[in-house]
Amino acid sequence: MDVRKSEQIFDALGTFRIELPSWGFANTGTRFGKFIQPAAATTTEEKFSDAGQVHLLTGVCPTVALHVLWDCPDGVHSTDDIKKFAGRHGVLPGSINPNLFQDQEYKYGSFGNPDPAVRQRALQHTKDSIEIARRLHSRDVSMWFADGSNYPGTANIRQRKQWFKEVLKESHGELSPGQRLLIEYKPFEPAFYHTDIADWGMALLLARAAGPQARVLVDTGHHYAAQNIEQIVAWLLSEEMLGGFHFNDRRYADDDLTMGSIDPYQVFRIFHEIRYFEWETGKRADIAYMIDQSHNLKGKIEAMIQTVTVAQELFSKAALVDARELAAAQKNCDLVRAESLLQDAFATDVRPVIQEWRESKGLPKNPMEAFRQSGYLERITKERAARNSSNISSYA
Ligand code: PSV
Ligand code: MN
Repeated sequence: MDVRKSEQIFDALGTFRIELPSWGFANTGTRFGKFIQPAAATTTEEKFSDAGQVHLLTGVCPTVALHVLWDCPDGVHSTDDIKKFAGRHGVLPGSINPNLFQDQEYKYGSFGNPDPAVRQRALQHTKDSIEIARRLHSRDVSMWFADGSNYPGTANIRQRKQWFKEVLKESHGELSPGQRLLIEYKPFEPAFYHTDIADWGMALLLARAAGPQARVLVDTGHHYAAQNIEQIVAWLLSEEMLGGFHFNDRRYADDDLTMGSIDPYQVFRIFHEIRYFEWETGKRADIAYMIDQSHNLKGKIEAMIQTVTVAQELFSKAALVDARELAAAQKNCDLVRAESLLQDAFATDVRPVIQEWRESKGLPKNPMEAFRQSGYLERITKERAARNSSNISSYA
C-alpha cells in the first residue's frame, strides 16, 4: 500500500473510538432462554474488568455504556462505586441508559403510558439517570423506549405522541449544558402492532421537540431488512441531528449479531457517508460510536475484541475513498467510476496497516491472540464458574 493511503488509515484510526456495552459481558439470551457462560460477568465491577481488558488490548474503547437498572442498583448512590470500578479497571463510564421497560409498571408503556403516575415515574427515573450521568461526567443519556401496543385500536397513537413530546421536553430541561439526550428508534419488539418511536423520522421530530441538546441514535439492527441505513445517516447528518450509533448486525430483525458479520459493506457505506459529510463541510461530525450486542453463544470478551477489530477495518477502508475524485465523478454522472471508488476502497486489505498502527501505539498487533495468551479468560472462568452455574437459564 502506498504511503499516502497508510497515512490516511493512521489518521482515521487516530480519531476512532468505540464504546462497549456493559450488558454485552453478562449472561443474556433470546426469549427462549440463555446459554450460561462460566466466564460471564456477574457484577458491575466484573463488567468493568472485562471491558478494561478489551480496552487494554485494542486501545480504542475507553468507555463503557451503563444500563441504570442493571449497573446502578442504588441509583445515584451507585456512582461512587462506579467511579472506583472505573479507576481500578481503566475504563470510564460512557453513555447512561435509563431503563423504562423492565418494571411491571411499564406494561402499557412509560412516556406514553395512559396513567399519569406511570409517566411521572418514568420522568423521575430519567431525571435520576441524568443526575447519574452528571456525577459520572458522562455526556450522553441514551433513551430507548419499548412503548407501543400489540393490537389495533388499543392505543391512542396521537395522544401518546403528545405525551412523549411533553415528557421528553421535561427530561431535556434537566440536562446540564454539555450533556445530550439521544433518542433511539426501533420498528417493533417488544410491541408487535405499533411502536411509539418506530423510525428515524419519528425520533427526529421528537428530538427536535425535546430541545437543542437532543439527537437521534441509530441502532443498525432497528431497521427492516431492505432499508437504506446510510441514506438515513446522510439525512440525519445534513440535519445535524445524528447523535450516535448502536452497532450490531442482523440477518432478519434485531438479531444482535456481531457488527459486520452479515453485511460489512453496509457498515462501510455508513462510515463513508460520515466521512464524505466531513470532507464536504469541513466539520467534524460529533457522533458517539457504540456497540450494542449481547452474545448468547460466542465468548463475550472474544466477541467484543472481534467487533472492535472489524469496526477499525471498516472505518479504515472508508477512509480510503478519495472524496475529491468521488465528488467529480458524481458531478459528471460518471457512474462506474464513482461506484468503483467505493468498491476499490472496500476491497483493500487494510489489516497490515492497522497492525502497524497498533505497534506504533504500543498495542498488541493481534489483540485476539494477545487475549488468548493473557490467561485472563482462564482466571475469570475459575473465579466466576460457580456463581454462573447457579444462574437461571429458563423462564419456567
Ligand atoms: C433495544 O433493542 C436496545 O437496542 C436498546 O438500545 C437497549 O438499551 C438495548 O437494546 C439493550 O437491551
Ligand atoms: Mn440499541
